[in-house]
Amino acid sequence: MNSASRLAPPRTLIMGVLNVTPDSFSDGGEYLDPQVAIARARELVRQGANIIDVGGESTRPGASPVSLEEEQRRILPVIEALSAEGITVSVDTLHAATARAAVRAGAHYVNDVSGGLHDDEMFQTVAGLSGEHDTRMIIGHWRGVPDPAHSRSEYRDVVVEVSDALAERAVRAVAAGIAPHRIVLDPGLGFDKTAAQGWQLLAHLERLAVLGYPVLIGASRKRMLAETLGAHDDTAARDLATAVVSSLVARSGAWGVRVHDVASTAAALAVTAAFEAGARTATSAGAGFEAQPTRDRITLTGLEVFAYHGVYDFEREQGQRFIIDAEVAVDLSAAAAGDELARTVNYAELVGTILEAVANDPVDLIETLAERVARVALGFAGVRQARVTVHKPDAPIDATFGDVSVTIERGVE
Ligand code: PMM
Repeated sequence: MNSASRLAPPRTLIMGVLNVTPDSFSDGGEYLDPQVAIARARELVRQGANIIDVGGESTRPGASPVSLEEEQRRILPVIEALSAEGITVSVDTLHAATARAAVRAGAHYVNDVSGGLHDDEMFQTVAGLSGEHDTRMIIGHWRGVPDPAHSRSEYRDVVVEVSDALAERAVRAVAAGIAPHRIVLDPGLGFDKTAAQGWQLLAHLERLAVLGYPVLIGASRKRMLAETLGAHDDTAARDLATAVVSSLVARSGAWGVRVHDVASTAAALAVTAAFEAGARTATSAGAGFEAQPTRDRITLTGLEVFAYHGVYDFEREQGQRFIIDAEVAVDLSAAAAGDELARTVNYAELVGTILEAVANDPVDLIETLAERVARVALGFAGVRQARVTVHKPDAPIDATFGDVSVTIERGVE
């Protein structure tokens, strides 16, 4: 495959945090004056923020709730002013009424860390607004008002449970009328999750990617970083650690990162992009170097999945067989040299991830399924390209035929 035929993943967006609150966990009280808040947002945009996330009620563990009136009094003038300047605004709220007022004031994203669980009206409200205002919904994973004692941080497998819970929330959002292309998912780092659980989630973003939605990560300045930094913890160190996380998750295909210090994350993402461009550039330094496109492949054929995709109602109701072939390009020399599973793609894990990507969330087209499978395959460490065929041997075609399939090839930039 030549480089021109590779699909470039979209670059990771930076969402700059603007807490217009007296008590947010890292910047509480600094931006309560609307003029100061607006000036701060402009500064964040100059530093590279693509979206400004405006919040008027702290969601940190132990914070006091505020009235809707107070929340809106804090944020609406700021949102109005920023959107009038053409700045893309997100509103960080748990409340449908505030979401509605914020969207009418110009917010383009509704960022609900409770994923619609705190306010029953949230999804319907956003659905009602989304057509007219093109509103997008960020759905966070949460188990209730954050508990400082972490009493709800028990998970059998945090990666699987967070991913399943977000899938369920996305289904509810779509059922309420929010179009799938308007949904973004967020694993909710720090919300009833320990530091170790947060790192597990970050290291397994491909499990969220299989759901087929863009993924936003909010690790900025959180306790998981402080615990990792230990004695060296201060705001500057947390911002540096946040920037490293931004780079790592960008490499894993995150759609966006929500950060307080935009400048350091913008620098980290620029370096990440330059590094990736370097890796794509062919070198004549000799065979065996990573920059030489590898010819090594892992190939999986005939993976059968029973699922409910198709244009016709009866296909959605009765289901049918789909057969998947997937070939991933990954340099296998290190795994072979050390006889180490950790240095290759574990094909059992690849199978599990593909099964999950194909079994859930019905779609009309096998093209969409193939895209989904390619995306999750590219989420595995070291995979540079993926070639995916989706067969639909029992497709409702009024003729005798052997098979029908689509094949796509995708690569990381
Ligand atoms: N974290 C906080 C607030 N809002 N929104 C999203 N989408 N994801 C997060 O992880 C998130 C959020 C809490 O942090 P803050 O008090 O620093 O804003």
